[in-house]
Amino acid sequence: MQEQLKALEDQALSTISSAHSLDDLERLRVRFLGKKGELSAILGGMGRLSAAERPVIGAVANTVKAKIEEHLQQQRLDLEEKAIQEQLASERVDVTMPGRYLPQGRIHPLQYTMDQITDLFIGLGYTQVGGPHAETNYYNFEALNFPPDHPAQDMHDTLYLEDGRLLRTHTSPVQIRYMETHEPPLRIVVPGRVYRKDALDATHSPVFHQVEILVVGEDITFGDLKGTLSLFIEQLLGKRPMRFRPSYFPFTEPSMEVDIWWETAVGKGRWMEVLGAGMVHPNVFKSAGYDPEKVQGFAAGMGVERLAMLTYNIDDIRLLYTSDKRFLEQFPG
Ligand code: 2NL
Repeated sequence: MQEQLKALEDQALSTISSAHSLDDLERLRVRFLGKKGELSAILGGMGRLSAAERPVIGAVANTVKAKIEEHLQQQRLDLEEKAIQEQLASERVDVTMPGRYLPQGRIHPLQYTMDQITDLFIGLGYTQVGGPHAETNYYNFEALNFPPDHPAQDMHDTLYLEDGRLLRTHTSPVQIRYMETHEPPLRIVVPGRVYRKDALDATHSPVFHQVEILVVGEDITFGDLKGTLSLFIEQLLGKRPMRFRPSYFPFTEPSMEVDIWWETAVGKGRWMEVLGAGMVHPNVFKSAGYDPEKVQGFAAGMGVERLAMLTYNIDDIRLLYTSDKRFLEQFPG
């Protein structure tokens, strides 16, 4: 019986040493030490032993049981340690690995230019204002001192809706509405989308963008206008040769246009018109409910597409509307 126990011990120790998992180990514990296990089976024969042999075999059996238990415990600790090491190895994160590429959106160059212009005026204390795109003839033309037969009102130049309204051809109606509901002094900047009945080609689009400014108060002068525009152009495009040229708009008197020198090649270039401006016409103030004897004001309007094309050297306006990612990815924003 002693030999049986010894054989059991040898077999148990070697089998336990080769166990690969905690589950294996539990099965081995049941097999060797369980109630119906191999040790119990051997000890079942104790009844046949003499009274002298019994304590001897009992002591041997206890030693064998203790050794197997100790070995099981040691193997359990080894397997647990191994499992932790494997987990650590498999979950290790390489923090130096480059991140996964995530496509990023950005502001469209047109919107970016419009935001820059608007932000510049907000920085000068102007308030940003918006208004409806579908307008009445009154707000788009009459209130702005267009005579009833002015060619701009022609069906060929303006997009009319079936209900008699029209798509605004400039953002000026927003300013008329603002003056109707606010008392001077005021400084506003109005960025927005405007519409003309033009076919799309390299330089025209039926939908384009404008930013207009309007300043009204007492003692506002043409000098204030020139100073404001010089500062604005320098901030937006940098120091550039510029000139003020007399012009005509129904809604301003006097009126002018601002050209900047566009260098196309070294020593070569031409003057480019970038904006129109002037002192608000007395009739416009009257329409808005202001007394032109008491207040003066200046206004200016600029085309955003034109300024964006100038800033980024874009030669075809259609590039700004086709949403080609290869084109758009070249710009800041
Ligand atoms: C241009 C010219 C201009 C204005 C817009 C304006 C608005 C009111 C009263 C008077 Cl409510 N004027 N706006 C004035 C002068 C020129 O735009 O060629 N823009 C692209």
